[in-house]
Amino acid sequence: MASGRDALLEHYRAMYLIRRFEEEAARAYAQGKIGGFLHLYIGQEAIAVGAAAALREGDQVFQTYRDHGISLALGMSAEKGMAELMGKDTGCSRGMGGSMHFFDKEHGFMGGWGIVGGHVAVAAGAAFKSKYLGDENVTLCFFGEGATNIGGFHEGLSLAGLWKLPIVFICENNQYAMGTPMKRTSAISDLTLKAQGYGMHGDRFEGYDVKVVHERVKQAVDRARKGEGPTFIEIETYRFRGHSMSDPAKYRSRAELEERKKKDPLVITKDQLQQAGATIEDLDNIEIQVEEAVKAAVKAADDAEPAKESVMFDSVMATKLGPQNREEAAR
Ligand SMILES: Cc1ncc(C[n+]2csc(CCOP(=O)(O)OP(=O)(O)O)c2C)c(N)n1
Repeated sequence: MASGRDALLEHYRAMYLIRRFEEEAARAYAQGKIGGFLHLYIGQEAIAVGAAAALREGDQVFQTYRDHGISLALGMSAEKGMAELMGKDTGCSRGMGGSMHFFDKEHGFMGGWGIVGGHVAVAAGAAFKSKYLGDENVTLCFFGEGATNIGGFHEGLSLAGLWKLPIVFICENNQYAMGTPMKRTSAISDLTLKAQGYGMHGDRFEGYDVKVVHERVKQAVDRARKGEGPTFIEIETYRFRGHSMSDPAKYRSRAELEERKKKDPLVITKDQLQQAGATIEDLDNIEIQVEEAVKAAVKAADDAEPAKESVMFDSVMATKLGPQNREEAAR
């Protein structure tokens, strides 16, 4: 694996890819090419990229509906992601999931999940599998601060703590659950205290510097891999866009947003790279390559076949249903 400046350049590439992928997704949404919801991750990129870099093959990752960033950080192609957003057969979930339900088993991505906190216990189950089989894989489970008030979150953490499961819970505290600030939903502001009650190690830091995210998540992942149990990590972050494309974000001031943009993780990484001796040309090359990849992804998604009804009927777990025997099943 690359180290030092080369590793940071690769982190920058991954963060820039997420940013540009989502900007183009927003454009495609406005053009009516994407249906349903679209929750953007812009502003939070350092967390997905830093955390993904702490994993190895075989590890598994669960995320909420805000799932494009981590999918790309884990190595999914922009083409598969963009096609999924547009409901195409070439998408990572064959156009059946859309924005909220990316899935990419090849890269360990076990799904974007739509029910707030609903995936926490599922992720604990995946970690239980690793413990049971002794495969030394680690599960990462991401969610927002709003999810820490939900029953499923507490059930998942309770068993993970009790059974010392190899899992790292990452709370991306972006300050708002839809339009509700955390002080209106949580009696405490240090969310690691919630995990303490489940006998879990806690960590808490800002998520604007990708190197810091990488180091701290790696510590927790290594501990889990060694059988030393789960960790709950609260990472402070901020989303630059509304909760979803339909949210104009009127619950926060322009001044607040501008202040937070001073901690844009891409700008921070770019500064670090220049201080480490990277040239403007190095950075330009990365940006040009990413631009081309995203442009190609949009074109490929535009041209791809729409999702197929036959796949929908073949991919449910119940008795195999197809258009040909639907009538029979209905009887
Ligand atoms: C059980 C449940 N309740 C309500 C919703 C509607 N909902 C979708 S996202 C969201 C806010 C979640 O905020 P947070 O957990 O902080 O994550 P963020 O969106 O900020 O990443 C809500 C209430 C839902 N999807 N599931």
